[in-house]
Amino acid sequence: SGLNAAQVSSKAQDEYQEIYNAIAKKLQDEDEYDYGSYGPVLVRLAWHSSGTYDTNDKTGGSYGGTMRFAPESTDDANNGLEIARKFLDEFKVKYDWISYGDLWTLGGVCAVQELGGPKVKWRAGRVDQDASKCPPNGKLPDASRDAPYVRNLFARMGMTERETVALIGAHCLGGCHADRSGYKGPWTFSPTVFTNDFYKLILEDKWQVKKWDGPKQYEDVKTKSLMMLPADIALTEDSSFKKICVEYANDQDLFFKDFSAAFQKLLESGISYTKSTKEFVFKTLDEQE
Ligand code: DDH
Repeated sequence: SGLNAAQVSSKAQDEYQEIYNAIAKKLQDEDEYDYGSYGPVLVRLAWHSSGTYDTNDKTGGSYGGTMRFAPESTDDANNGLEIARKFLDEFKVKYDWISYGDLWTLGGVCAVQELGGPKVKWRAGRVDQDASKCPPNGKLPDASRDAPYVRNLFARMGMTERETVALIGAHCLGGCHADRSGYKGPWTFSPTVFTNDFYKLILEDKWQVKKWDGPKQYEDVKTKSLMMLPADIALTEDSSFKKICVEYANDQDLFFKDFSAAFQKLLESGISYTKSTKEFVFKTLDEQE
């Protein structure tokens, strides 16, 4: 069951690779934004457009591209994502046959790969839906919460404990913006490079509650320049979550492999594909030189 992917047999892998390349090129060209890349906010758009999925009633997910509409676009959790949607809009104009759901998830895959992350298999076929298909607000995680909350929330999306820990490793990228979430700062020293540094830093550095007038967040004791959310630190306060963090801190290849599979699953949540729907693996710009 689930929403059926449209048959898009008329579009071949190279037509999606062309869009991938256009997004990747724009990521390279517009390097003045934030930490030097729109990549992290594109990853967050792909995630937030998918992470509303609810296994109980099969609502939400990336299929309908419904974040164009309120109440999804005005959910506090999605503050700042209009920047990512705007970044991608020109490709919706130029390649008007692609749906928003396909474009936003392709943008996330492109950003992960171009920032040095693993290859992520991707399938087309999402179909734009109207505002009536918006998921209700409040489906995306609250950063102030603890490990049981994180476990339950990702289970609602259909994710295992291992997939949950792997997905949160995306916090190797980007950072928090006071005017979007209230939180502030990057998680790593290289927020535009996809690495397993999130796990290394959370386990190996010492973290303390930051003294400031914003919401409760952690800072690294040594440099006070990095941050962790309470929901990040939660992964080290729970023994089974922590064990998986240790595995990923010690083995970047394992993290890449698990992240890739979990990210594909996330982006396809709630979508049914026929066996004939092809999985595409896109080449990075570097590989095409
Ligand atoms: Fe996240 N995330 N995220 N996150 N996220 C934020 C930024 C980014 C939580 C809260 C926040 C995932 C899981 C969680 C990315 C990817 C992913 C911000 C800051 C908050 C707050 C927003 C802002 O102020 O700009 C919480 C809570 C969770 C949780 O799991 C409990 C997952 C699963 C992913 C993923 O991609 C698979 C990325 C990338 C960013 C950086 C965005 C940017 O603009 O930079």
